[in-house]
Amino acid sequence: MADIESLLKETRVFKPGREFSRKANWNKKTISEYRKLGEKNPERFWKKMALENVSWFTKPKKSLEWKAPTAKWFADGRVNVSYNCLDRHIEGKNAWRKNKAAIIWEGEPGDTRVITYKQLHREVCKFANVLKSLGVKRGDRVALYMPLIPELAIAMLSCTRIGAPHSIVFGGFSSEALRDRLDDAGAKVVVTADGGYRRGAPLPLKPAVDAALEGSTSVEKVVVVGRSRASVPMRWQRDFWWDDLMKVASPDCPPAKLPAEHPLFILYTSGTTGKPKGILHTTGGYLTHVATTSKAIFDLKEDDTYWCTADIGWITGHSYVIYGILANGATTLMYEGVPTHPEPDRWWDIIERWGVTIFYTAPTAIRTFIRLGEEHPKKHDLSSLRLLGTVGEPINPEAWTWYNRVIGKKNCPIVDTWWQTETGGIMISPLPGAVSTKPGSATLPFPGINPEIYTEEGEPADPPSGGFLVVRRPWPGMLRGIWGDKKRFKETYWGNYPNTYFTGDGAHRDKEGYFWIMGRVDDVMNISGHRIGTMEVESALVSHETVAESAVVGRPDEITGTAIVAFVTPKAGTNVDATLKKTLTKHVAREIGPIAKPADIRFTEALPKTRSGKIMRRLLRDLAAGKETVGDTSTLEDLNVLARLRESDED
Ligand code: 7RM
Repeated sequence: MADIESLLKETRVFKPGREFSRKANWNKKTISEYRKLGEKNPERFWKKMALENVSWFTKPKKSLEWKAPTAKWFADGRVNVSYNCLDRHIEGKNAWRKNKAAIIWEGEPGDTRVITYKQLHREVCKFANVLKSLGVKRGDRVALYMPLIPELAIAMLSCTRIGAPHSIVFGGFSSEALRDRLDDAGAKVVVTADGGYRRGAPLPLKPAVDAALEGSTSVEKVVVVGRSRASVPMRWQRDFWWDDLMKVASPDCPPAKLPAEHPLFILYTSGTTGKPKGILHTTGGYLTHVATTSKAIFDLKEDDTYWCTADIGWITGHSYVIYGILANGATTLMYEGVPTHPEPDRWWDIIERWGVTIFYTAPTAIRTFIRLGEEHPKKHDLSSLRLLGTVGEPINPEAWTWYNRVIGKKNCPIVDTWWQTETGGIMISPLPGAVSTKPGSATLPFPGINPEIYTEEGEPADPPSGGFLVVRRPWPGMLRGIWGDKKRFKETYWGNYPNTYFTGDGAHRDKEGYFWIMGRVDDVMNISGHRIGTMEVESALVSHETVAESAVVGRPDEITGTAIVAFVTPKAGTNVDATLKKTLTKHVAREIGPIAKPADIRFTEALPKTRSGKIMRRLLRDLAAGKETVGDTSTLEDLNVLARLRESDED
C-alpha cells in the first residue's frame, strides 16, 4: 500500500506554540499528572474526570465494573445529559451563560438562527413534553430523520431529558435503509422534516418516512418540522406539525434522574455483514468521555466559536457537534448544506463571518478544497482560527501540510483524532498544548485509554511495529452492545482476543510510541470518512432483478479516500450495456443512499473464487486499483476468470 509507505516516510515534527501551551485548558503539568494516573489507575482517573466535568444528581462512588464484555461505569450515579448541556449553564455560578449563544445555525439558503442557552433550554423542555404527550416513556426509542437544523439538536436533547434513547438516521439514507433501522430499534415516534436544503434545492424527507412506514410498523406517531415548506401529505392522527405541538407545550419539564447506565442512544453503523449494527451508548460514561475530551483536545474556552462540519447523523455529530461541546457551555456552529454552495468558498466565508476559532473537519473535505484551489480560502480573513482538527480517516501528509499552511497559517495546532462510532469519543489524539504533532499521525492515546498493537497471533508488539489496533482496557464512552444482538457484539469486538476490544483497524506505532492509523483491515470501506460495508452494497446489488452475484471492493481514491468498485455477474439473458450500469447505480442509491453508489461497475461472467467458494477479494482489490496481482493465486479455482476480468477492463 503506497499510502502507508508515504505515511511512514514522514519525519517532520511540529512543536506546540509557547503561547498556546501557556493558555491551554490542560497544560503540560496537568497532562503529565493525568497520564501517570491514567496509566497506573485508569478507573481512578476516569472517576476524577466524571466528578470534575459532569454534574450528578447522585455522585457515583463506583467507577468501573467489568465482566468481559460487559462494562458498567459509575453505575450508582444518577445523571441527565440535557441537564449537563443546558440547566447547569443557566443556573448557579454559570447563570450568566443564559444569554450566550449555544447554537449558531446557518441554513444553506443563507438564513441564520442564533439560539441562546436559555432559549435552547426552553425549547428542549417544551419538546420533551411534546414527546411525553405522544406517549413516549422512559426507555422508548425515538427515531430522528432530519436535516441539519436546530430542531434536530432540540429533539436529541429532549430525548435525553426524559430518558428516551434516540436513533438518528442520516438524512441521506433511503426509505429502505430508514425502514430497516426503524424496525430494528422498534421506534415508537419518528421526528422528521418536510425537507432540507442541499445544493440549492429542497431535499424531501417526509416522503421517505411515509414509504418506510408502509405496512405494519412499531411507529405510532410522526412529528414534522416545516423547513422547506414543500407540500407534504399528513396522515390524520399519525402525523403532526412540530409548530402545532410546540405552541401548546409547557416549558416546564424537570430532567429525569437517570442511572448512569441508562441507554442514551442507538446509532447504526456498517459492519462486515449486510445488516447494520445498532451501536448502543449509555449515559454517564459517554458524557464523561465526550465532555472531558472536548475540553482537553479542543481546548474549549468561554469565548470560542467552535465548528465541527460533521452531519449529526454520524457519531462525530453526536459527540462533537452537540454533547461534548454543549456540556462545556461552549458555542457550537451548525451549517445545513454542502461545502461548495453557492460558491466554493462557502466554508471560509462562514469562518470569517462568524469568527470561528476552532474548526474540526474530515480529510476528504480538505482534499476537495485542495483540488478547488487556494484562491477560495485566500479570499477570506481566517485569522480568528486558533485550533484545527481532523477525523474520519487517515490524513495524508500533503493534505495535513495544506491544512496547516492555507487554513491555519502555520499558527494553529492540528489535532488528528482517531476514534469510532463504537468508542463514543476520541481515543488517540494530540493534546494541543503539549504534544508535538507529526503529519499523518494521530499521535498518542488520551490519558486513561489503552490502545495497543497486536500481532496476528494476538501478542502485543513492541514499537516500532505494525499490526492490529486493539484496546486493552474498558473506557467510559465504549459501546455497551449491539441493539438486540448480544452474540454479534461478542463475536465482532471481543472474539478475536480474550478480554480485548478489536477495532477493525490496522496501525503502526513508531519508536516514540506515536500511532499511525492505516485504515480498516476488515471488509468495511471508508468512503469520505463514512463506513460502508462491502456486504451492504453487495446485498443491494443482488436485490436487483438483473444481478446474479456481486463482489464489492474499495479502491484508493484521491478525494474520497476510497471509492466503491462493484464486480457484477448479471443473470443469464440480461442485456449488459451502459444503461444497466446507470440502473444499478441508481438502485444502490435507492436501497442504501447516494453515499454508497459504486464509482465503477464491472460486469463479469464469473467471480474469482477459492475451491471452497469464497470470493477472492484480494485479487479484485488489486484489479480495481489497476495493479498486477502479485499474491498467491494457487487457491483460485478457475484461473481463466482472472484473465477474463482483466480483459473486460480494457474497454
Ligand atoms: C469518528 C468516526 C471509524 C473508522 C476508524 C478508522 C477511521 C477515524 C481516524 C480514522 C485514521 C483518524 N467514526 N478513522 N478517525 N483513521 N485517522 N484520525 O469516523 O465509526 O464512522 O469510523 O474511521 O478506520 O475505524 S466511524
